[in-house]
Amino acid sequence: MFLDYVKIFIKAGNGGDGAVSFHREKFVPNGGPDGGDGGNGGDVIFVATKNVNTLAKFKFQKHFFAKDGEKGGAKNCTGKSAPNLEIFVPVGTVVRDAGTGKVICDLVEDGERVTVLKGGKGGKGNNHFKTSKRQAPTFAQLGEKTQKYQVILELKTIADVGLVGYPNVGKSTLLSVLTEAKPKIANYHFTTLTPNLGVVKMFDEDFVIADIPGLIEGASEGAGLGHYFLRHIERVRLIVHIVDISGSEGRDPYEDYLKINDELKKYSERLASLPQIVCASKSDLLEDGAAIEKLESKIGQKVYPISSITRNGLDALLKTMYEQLKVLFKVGRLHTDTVSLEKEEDMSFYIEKVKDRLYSVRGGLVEYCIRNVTLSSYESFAHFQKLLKDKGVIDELKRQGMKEGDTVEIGDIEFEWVE
Ligand SMILES: Nc1nc2c(ncn2[C@@H]2O[C@H](COP(=O)(O)OP(=O)(O)OP(=O)(O)O)[C@@H](O)[C@H]2O)c(=O)[nH]1
Ligand SMILES: [Mg+2]
Repeated sequence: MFLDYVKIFIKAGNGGDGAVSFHREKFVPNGGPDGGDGGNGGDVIFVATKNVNTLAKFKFQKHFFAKDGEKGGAKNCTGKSAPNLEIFVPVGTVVRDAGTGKVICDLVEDGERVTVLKGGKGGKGNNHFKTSKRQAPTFAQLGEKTQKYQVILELKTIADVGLVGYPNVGKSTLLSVLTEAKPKIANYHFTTLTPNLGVVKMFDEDFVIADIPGLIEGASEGAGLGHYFLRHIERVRLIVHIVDISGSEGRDPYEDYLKINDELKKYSERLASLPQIVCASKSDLLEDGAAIEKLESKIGQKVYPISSITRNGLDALLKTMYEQLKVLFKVGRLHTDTVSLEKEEDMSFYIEKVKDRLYSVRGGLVEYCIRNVTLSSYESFAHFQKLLKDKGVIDELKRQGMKEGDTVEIGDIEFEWVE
């Protein structure tokens, strides 16, 4: 099964919670806090590999969640960090944010790795919260929680030359005579349903030819097989545009040529602006060269007559492909303006005076405070107040007129302000 477009869910592992624990030993009173830190959650990493050439394995598995870090333990034992989750994709895969469609990474080299999600950090154990005033902290930090994201994987095959043309003009036959590839060939439209690749070896060069399903007028509006498989020639450097010069199906070669170019343009300007070699197939069915000359004069460009049956013209075609490729740069990454899925921690806040003597703190900082403090005890509450002070919240509340005894709410927490 060939699959070149899927949506999957990914999530990095949560950080493990820090532990609350106290050292206990016979004859050693008040041994002090010894709660260890939580382990880090696993990252999500995409790895490009040339060992697979389709996204088929994602048809049934849609969820890729890295494991969570373990909780911290007593005796300063740090919880185990979770292993990273590696997701193997074919070389040429583009990863996008399903929400915005923006590109996160474009993996073009075998073995290339991109960490797309970082695992949550483990929480600090209570041993970190010991101060001269607070000898026995009864709270610890929670592990960082991570979010689930949906991403699109889109395979854009790596090839140097793309064969385009109407169905049945002989694209697959040409690939089969120029390379070792064995694509399906038959005398009907849309024989080819998925891209075929073949390698040409010439002198010191190897180059890859991609044969894709035939295009017809209106492909960009969904006619025929649509134009979606054009993604497989987005990375090519050179297009070989094949027209059936024999007019064996009653169409005019020049009209075909214009319509295909029009469809390429509707898919992408870049694709339409690539250099093209125009190739007249089935020339063995011609009686003379008049049709070739007519096409040449209409398009104002050299036309290469070929026959995959008699092998006429194949050497000249190969030679011009080779020469043109020599001076055309390889297309590597199509997308360089990539975005990151994860946002920086939002530490902003604002204060709203709900009514007289009641203030509410809102914004990203609130989330942060809740995650970082377990309000289980007086001590952790003191820690919480210190956090508010450090982040400038208390100063801002005072500036807005907060006085002793006023109420402040932050998320679910409500407290009375005492100096
Ligand atoms: N006479 C002649 N027939 C050819 C030549 N090349 C291909 N054919 C025939 O044309 C028919 C279509 O060939 P394919 O290679 O399957 O055409 P295609 O362009 O790949 O078609 P789709 O995959 O449907 O888009 C087959 O019956 C081939 O034998 C040629 O040079 N001369
Ligand atoms: Mg074909």
